[in-house]
Amino acid sequence: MLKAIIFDVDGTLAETEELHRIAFNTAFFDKDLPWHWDRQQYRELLKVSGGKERIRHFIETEQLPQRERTDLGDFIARLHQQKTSVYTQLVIDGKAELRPGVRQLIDAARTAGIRLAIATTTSLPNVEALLQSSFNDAGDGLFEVICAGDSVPAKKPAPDIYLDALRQLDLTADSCLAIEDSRNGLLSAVGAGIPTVVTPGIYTDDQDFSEAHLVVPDLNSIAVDSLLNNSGTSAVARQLIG
Ligand code: XBP
Ligand code: MG
Repeated sequence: MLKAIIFDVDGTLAETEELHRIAFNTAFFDKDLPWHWDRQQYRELLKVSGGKERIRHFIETEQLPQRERTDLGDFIARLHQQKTSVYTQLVIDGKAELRPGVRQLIDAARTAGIRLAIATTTSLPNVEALLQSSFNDAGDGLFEVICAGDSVPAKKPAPDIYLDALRQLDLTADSCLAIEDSRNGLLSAVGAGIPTVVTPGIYTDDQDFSEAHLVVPDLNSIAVDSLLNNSGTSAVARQLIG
């Protein structure tokens, strides 16, 4: 029986990567850095999971002078903190919207007694801001397990964050379903053995999702009841694939 759905956040619960890009560029401006990530560049940079890792990758691959700093780790951490405070304010100001079908699936899962969890690369304050703004206060109790950001040694596509969610849920992978938007996220979830549905986002629509059990434009495209009322993952997979 399907016992839990584990949601990714950015690009899955909500289309947030444009807000992240704005927050990065605002933090660069605030810190007097002559950097600006346009959409095309950010599409490429998004292949690196994690905001701090993404900044480091940018500095090193662009051969920027900052790469010589002996305190590069601290420099990146401070810059990322600034970005996170800009981002969380944008979310709290209501700039992030749940993707189509997300709220309906969450409501239907709760009615069916299916547990909910989050497995995300993004920083925990970003998740909390989104749950607060999208689910009012109920957000805090809605997801029984929230695994985010630096809580695991290796970020997506490594399976760590999903393995941690399974551990905290005390469930086996075949009784869960993961919902993702990116190849990194898909590889992370299937790496943990979890059947995965992909709803590509604006920055990931050109990626390879061949390992997915199903790829749909958004969660409105799935008959939610069929998703929730299947026993066993193979049945869910069969149902999803049709
Ligand atoms: C997406 C990510 C995150 C965000 C930025 O996370 O890779 O790094 O782009 O957030 P997911 P941070 O799709 O797993 O939710 O700057 O806090 O990392
Ligand atoms: Mg994502």
